[in-house]
Amino acid sequence: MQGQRGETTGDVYGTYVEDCRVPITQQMVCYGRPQNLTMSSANLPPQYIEAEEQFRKAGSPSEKLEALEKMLALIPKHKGTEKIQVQIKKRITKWKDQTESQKKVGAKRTDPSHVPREGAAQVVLIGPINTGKSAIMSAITNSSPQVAEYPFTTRIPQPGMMFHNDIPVQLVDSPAFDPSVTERWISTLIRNADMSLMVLDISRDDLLEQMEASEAVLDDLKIELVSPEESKVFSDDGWAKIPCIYLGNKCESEKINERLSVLRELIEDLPEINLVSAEKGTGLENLKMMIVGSLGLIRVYSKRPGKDVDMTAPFVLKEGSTVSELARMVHKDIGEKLRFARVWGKNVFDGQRVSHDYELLDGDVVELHA
Ligand SMILES: Nc1nc2c(ncn2[C@@H]2O[C@H](COP(=O)(O)OP(=O)(O)OP(=O)(O)O)[C@@H](O)[C@H]2O)c(=O)[nH]1
Ligand SMILES: [Mg+2]
Repeated sequence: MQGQRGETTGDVYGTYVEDCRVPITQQMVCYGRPQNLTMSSANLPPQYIEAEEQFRKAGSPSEKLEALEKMLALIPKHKGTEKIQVQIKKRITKWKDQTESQKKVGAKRTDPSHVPREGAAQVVLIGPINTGKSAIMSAITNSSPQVAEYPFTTRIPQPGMMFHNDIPVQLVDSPAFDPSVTERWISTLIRNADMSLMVLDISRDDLLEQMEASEAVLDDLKIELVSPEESKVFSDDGWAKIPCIYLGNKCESEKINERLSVLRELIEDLPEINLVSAEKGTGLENLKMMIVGSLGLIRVYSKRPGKDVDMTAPFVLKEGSTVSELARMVHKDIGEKLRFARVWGKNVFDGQRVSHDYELLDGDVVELHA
């Protein structure tokens, strides 16, 4: 099986370790004595040597396969090369298998921009490298993404669930913005979510660069971040306006006020930057409240006539939703057959009879009569 460390394959250069792509002469301490030195490279045409080099540099199984097939075609066919020809054929079979299995895996792999929605809303964490996106994710959701000092720790989106007042919101951690590596699917990821959290590192002196570099990436993706109170808008020209909360992470660091005031001086319409520290936990409860508040989510409790209400399992709706919308959410049949409802809440007297278009408020208890 390819990929086992130390597996060796012979060729006319000698034996080398395929998965390390380094000639065995440099690996001898680890992997033992070269074998199969059956023919000197001087006897081989330069095109063959080139093909061999191509094999060494190849990154994927299909590139390796292509190089091996070239080698087989170019190797002089005589008794002295018979053993090598057999070896190349065996290697071709092996890399063909690799290519096939990679194709199967590839076929199964889903689009990284598509994170199946769970909970009442989806919010994506974005921003430059190492700002603490994953650390925030880890601090406020049930997921534990890798947090590390080195750049681009996060490679693919990772979802996790955050709860605030029994409201479940799905957060999605994403790879860092970088003009040279940000892939276009990030655009779809951001557009599909209800809101973004832009994470900046305010312990660093390059705050302006973090802002400008992120803006450049977003411009390229035709995304404009707007205040969290605004709605998501897609324009005909391909641009999208996405509501966003800006976070200044690592706020326990020194000189943050100086850095922020310089930034304010340089950027006229600087969005509000909310201070948090994933490490110390500062501002995180407030952040959860802001997320749920900005998403405009309310909790409504449904009860059956004559029964007690279960206050632990709210239905979560958008602000402005009506009794009819709740009824449809509870059950299709109730939605269709709803006659009226009784509501207990802030805006009504207990058990007040309301019609279909009554606008619900956070905390309302609703008895649906179908
Ligand atoms: N001092 C301090 N360090 C933090 C804080 N949050 C994260 N870090 C550190 O910052 C580094 C990067 O954290 P990550 O969460 O991996 O950052 P990221 O933005 O997800 O990084 P990439 O995925 O590589 O873009 C790690 O060494 C963290 O320990 C914080 O609030 N304060
Ligand atoms: Mg990360």
